[in-house]
Amino acid sequence: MKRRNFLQKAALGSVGITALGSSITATAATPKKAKDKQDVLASNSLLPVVIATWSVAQATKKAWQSMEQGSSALDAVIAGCGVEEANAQGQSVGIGGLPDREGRVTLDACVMNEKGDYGAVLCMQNIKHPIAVARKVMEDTPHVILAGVGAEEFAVSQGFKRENLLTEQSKKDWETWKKTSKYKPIINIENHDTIGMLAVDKNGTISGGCTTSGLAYKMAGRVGDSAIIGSGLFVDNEIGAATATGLGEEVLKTVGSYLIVELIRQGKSPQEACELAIKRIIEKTPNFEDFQVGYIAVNKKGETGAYSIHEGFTATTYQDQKNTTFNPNFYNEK
Ligand code: SD4
Repeated sequence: MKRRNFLQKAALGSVGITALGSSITATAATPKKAKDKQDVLASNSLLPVVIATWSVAQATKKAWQSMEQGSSALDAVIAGCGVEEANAQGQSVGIGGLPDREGRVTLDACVMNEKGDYGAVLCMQNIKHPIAVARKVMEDTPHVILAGVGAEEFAVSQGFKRENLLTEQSKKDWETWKKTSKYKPIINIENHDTIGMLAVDKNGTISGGCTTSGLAYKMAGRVGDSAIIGSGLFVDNEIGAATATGLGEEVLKTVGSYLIVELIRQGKSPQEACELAIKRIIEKTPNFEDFQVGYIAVNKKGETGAYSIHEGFTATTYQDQKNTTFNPNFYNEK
């Protein structure tokens, strides 16, 4: 399935909840009490781990290798996401990202570290690596979010280079879209995908990042979930982390990533928590057949989870020295 068609409505049949538990995921409950944590880490063979949305084996490998070389989980996430941001062929993040309906590539990204610090840029143009700028916002400003021209100017002041992010291919696709779209942002037909990445180092320290060009052909100024704390990403180093891809409006309304981390806090496995967060969207949204959302999560032990509304979502883990791209279970069985 082409990644940019992720949100495209599938031909859907009867609705039913698929079996709980993904084929790749351990489902032991997360200990809730802090005093259990040392035991958990002592017996842990799942760390370090990287999990990312989509088939991004180069990105997860880069992140995992950077932790192997002694980098922090935050450094790893920024290095990993940076691989996709620099990939001009990928039409989902960074350079090559599909533009808004005016033809402008606008990027959203955020990071969260183990201290609960957060930084984000929204709707930023002309800078290829928004995730690295988000980190700078977190570390070098008194703020947590910079948007638009201010974000771009800040990036330039920090040494980031301005460049044209609209590739020939993305420009061509946008021009084709304009001919048929009646210039309306059609929510679930023409979209593409976001890289959310979570890393846990060998000591159980967790960080995460999320980077996107947002929905293709969105209205100018539209911001989705990806760079918004609690929606596109949430990290609590005591508990775990989660990140999202899909129709940001629905993730925002249910504060999906925060919900998942809180469910893990209550004793759910990352897999169960992702499934419950998808179920929350389904319960609240009668037209859930018309859009897609996918979540991934990890806990302190390195157990992972992934789930989506419809078929077509993929995720990649780097764990135990190997990259695995897989199709998570999903809610809406055809
Ligand atoms: C957004 N969540 O801007 C992003 C888009 C996405 O797969 O993830 N698409 O709403």
